[in-house]
Amino acid sequence: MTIVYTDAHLAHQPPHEIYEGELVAYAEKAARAEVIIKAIREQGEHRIIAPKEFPIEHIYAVHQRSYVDFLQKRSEKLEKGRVLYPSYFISDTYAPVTPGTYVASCQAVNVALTAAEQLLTSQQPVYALCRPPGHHAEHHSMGGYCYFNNAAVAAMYLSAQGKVAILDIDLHHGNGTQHTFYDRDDVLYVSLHADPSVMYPHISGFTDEQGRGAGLGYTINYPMPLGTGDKQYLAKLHQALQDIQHFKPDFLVVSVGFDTFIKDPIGGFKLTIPVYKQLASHIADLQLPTLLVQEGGYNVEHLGMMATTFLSGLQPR
Ligand code: OKP
Ligand code: ZN
Repeated sequence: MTIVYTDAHLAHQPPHEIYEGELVAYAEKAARAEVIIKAIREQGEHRIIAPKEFPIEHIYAVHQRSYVDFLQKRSEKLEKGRVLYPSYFISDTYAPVTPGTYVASCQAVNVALTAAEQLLTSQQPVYALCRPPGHHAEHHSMGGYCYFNNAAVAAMYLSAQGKVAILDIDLHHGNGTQHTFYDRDDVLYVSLHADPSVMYPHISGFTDEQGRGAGLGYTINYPMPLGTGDKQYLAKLHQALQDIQHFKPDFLVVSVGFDTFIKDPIGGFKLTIPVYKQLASHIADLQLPTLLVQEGGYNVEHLGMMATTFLSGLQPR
């Protein structure tokens, strides 16, 4: 399989986030992507390529220009070692800005777009190992460790070529992605996530959010209780995959999170490692051109194993 990766994310390493007014250690560590790429290299079965540069217009197709400019200027103006918690263009206290944040975020988008472009020619699944993640980034705000919405930018790009289904299997609801396509009937957003009444992002991901106007019926949310295990998760995934099949997309974009793992430090579900292969093979059974975009997953000790287990389920059987 083709994997797109760059170590440009190392420029973005906030030391902390703010939880209820207190500085706490930043969960979205650079080591997350490093252990995943290391495990993939050790597996030895994959072709790892670097991202190419895409025009900034692809980011403007999802994000407001003034927000993009703000992130660029404020990142570049920061002195080495400084961290900014902006007072605007931000939806919570989980997206600090460092000097390297803008560059790293642009490169994460380039990773997703490079993978999307590969998909147009190869038809084989392509994995975009993005960091920072993206699905909480909104039209004009960063939040929840996300700055630019990698999956949404890639889906926007692919939607010029056909209908796109987005399946979001991160633990958290992808509010930014949902809102990007909320009015559209040619991009389906389906998300499996922890009940937002007890889990971040708290304000979206409820079942009554179903799209608007022409987009009504093209957003589907499956919130699940804390403590959800393999069996219940697979049952909901089955429903979500039926929704996708019914939509008859030309492309599938999967926002992949490994924070559903039983030992995730900020999670609340109880998925075990072997189930990630099953998730992937059910996804592969759709037989769609599939772009996998990395979102969350915070157990650095087990992330490499989760990622390689997941990828092994995508191989043709
Ligand atoms: C990003 B992604 C810890 C709260 C952490 C931020 C969660 C962002 C998740 N006390 N809140 O969807 O994995
Ligand atoms: Zn998450």
